[in-house]
Amino acid sequence: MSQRGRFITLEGGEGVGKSTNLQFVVDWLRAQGRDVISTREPGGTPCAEAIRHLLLDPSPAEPLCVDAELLLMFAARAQHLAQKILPALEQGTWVVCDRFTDATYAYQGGGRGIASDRIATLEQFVQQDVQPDMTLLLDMPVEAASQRVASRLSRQGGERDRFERERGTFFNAVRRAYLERADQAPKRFAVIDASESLELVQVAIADALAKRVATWP
Ligand code: Z5A
Repeated sequence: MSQRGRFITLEGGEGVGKSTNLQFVVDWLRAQGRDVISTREPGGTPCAEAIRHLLLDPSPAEPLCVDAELLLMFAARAQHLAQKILPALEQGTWVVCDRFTDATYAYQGGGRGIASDRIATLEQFVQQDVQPDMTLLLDMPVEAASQRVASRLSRQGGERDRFERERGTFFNAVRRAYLERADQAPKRFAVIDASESLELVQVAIADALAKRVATWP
């Protein structure tokens, strides 16, 4: 039987470079001979992507209450785990995921103000003992990350989603919540200074991956 795959997540506020660096992480792991898939949350399967659409819709049919937002995040996660993440890990495939439950603690906890113990109850219900083996937290000041998003939008077009329309105070609370999570689990998290050039960010990511992967059997 093949050895179980490893589960690596990328986290951080909007515009810090998660999507840009996801493929870099996948390529780095493949170069080490790993079988790897990439995915994202909310989303990753057709049903979970439909929930993502509902969650990000900038003009919902009615305002989404914070508890519904939280439950939809976990509904999408349950589907994603059952259909994609767990089957891959069980086959020995490594999974690299753009956001996971740390995002729920940061956005619904830090940003929306939902108590951590309520999130932890749902986490236990949906995930039981499933946790990422490693989390790369891309961290940088909110203002500079928001400027990156603005220049991407002016270059490529598109509109801001429901979360991207939040204010700086919301994103600063999200950033604080992420950094608290990283402080609480230093063995799982690697905090990367995402304000550097892409080249330097990727050197730091490769270094963090190499150090962590070397400790795994
Ligand atoms: N959400 C939640 O609330 N609760 C949850 O449990 C989960 C999610 C799982 C999903 O949107 C939303 O769902 C998210 C949180 C919420 N909302 N927000 N905000 P998403 O997954 O699409 O997340 P996003 O943060 O909005 O994606 P993003 O704006 O695309 O950010 P990014 O992926 O981190 O950044 P990027 O697209 O890779 O880079 C942004 C720009 O910067 C781009 O033009 C790059 O070329 C450029 N870039 C990247 N790195 C650099 C460096 N180093 N230097 C210069 N420029 C750079």
